Amino acid sequence: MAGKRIDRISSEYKQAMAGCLRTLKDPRVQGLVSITRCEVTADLRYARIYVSVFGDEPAGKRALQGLRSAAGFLRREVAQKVGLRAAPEPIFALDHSISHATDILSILNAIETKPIAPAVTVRYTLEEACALLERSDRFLILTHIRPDGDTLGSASALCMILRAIGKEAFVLKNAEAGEKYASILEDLVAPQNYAPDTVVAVDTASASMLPANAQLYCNRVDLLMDHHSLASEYSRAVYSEPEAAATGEIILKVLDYFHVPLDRKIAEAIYTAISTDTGCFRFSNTTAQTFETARRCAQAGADLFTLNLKLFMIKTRARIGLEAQVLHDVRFDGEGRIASCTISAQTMETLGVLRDDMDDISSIVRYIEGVEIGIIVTQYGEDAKVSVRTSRDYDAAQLCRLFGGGGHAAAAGCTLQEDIEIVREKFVQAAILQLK
Ligand SMILES: [Mn+2]
Repeated sequence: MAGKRIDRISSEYKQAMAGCLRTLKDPRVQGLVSITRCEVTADLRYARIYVSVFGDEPAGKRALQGLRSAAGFLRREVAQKVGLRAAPEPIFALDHSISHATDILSILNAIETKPIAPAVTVRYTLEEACALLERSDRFLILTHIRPDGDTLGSASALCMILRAIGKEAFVLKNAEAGEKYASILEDLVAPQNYAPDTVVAVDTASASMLPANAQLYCNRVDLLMDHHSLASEYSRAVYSEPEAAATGEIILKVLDYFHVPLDRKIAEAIYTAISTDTGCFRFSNTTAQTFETARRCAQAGADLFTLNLKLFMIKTRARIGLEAQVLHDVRFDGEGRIASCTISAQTMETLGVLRDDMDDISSIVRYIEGVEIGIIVTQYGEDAKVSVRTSRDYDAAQLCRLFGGGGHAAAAGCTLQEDIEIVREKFVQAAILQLK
């Protein structure tokens, strides 16, 4: 029966909205827009409104902009007409985007009452994501486990942007955040018992990547902003740009959407995000867009040299000791095309190696001349954690999948419960079989 009720509300909402649209004076909308469908979610939080626009594609875009800028006003008007205490938030979309709309009703209806774990995530456009940010007031931003510069820098920048447009916003404390990121999180960490109305995760592709203290929010993440292509189903909505080198690039677009000036602090957070995810602009994900983002950070006064020193050049003595050990122990197979090394728990303890010191250690063996496949096996208690880096001619993920792992073509990993020397042997043998 719940479905019938929703159908009725959807139809009433549609009618009320159509009436309200007629009163809009915006020339981008006036007389050009008709509603083709309206779908209200089962929890009554959102109403997806499909419109057809008279005119060409630019006219359609302008009309959408007009509708979205009037969303707050329309929502209040519709609430009065329909007699609901709080009418669902209108989310406008052009009706020609059929692929975007496929099964949207079943997706939205799968969303239950709070806490909400959507069966399927709704994909937002950047404008829809920003509209959600615009409509809420108290934000909590989540980062991922083993936090890197992208998740922390993006969270920091987004938090400052939201504050700049008058919102209350905090970043949830991440206990694993390294010392070198402390300054970008200054004054942004949420106090105990902070009660947000909207939860946003950044750079966090799956719920399993949420740290322990963020798990309690995992069924109520409203929006995920990310650049990983495997979008996750834990968030109600996702805005993802797989072609972006880092989530930080997307956050700059959010800043532009709200016309927030790029100040030095935000610029340093965004630079931290994009530089770390691109290995200081060396990895293959680096694009003109990445440099354009960096250019704007530089122009805004970000102290790039100090950041580069801190993020890429200064190494702890433990890290230098570890690199020395790895280079001393490295073993070559397959006529020098495979380089591998094991790191025991004992070695790490002796050297005083912390988690941050392990960052990208596998690239040390991968970037030896002639090496196509670099393999590092590290012992963590009972676990042997394998990290594989490959040249463009080899697929690291394919190799790791043989052992139940996964990742990207150039960088992948997996974890086995075996002795690190045995694991290394298995991987080297598998890698030899793949040599061309
Ligand atoms: Mn990232």
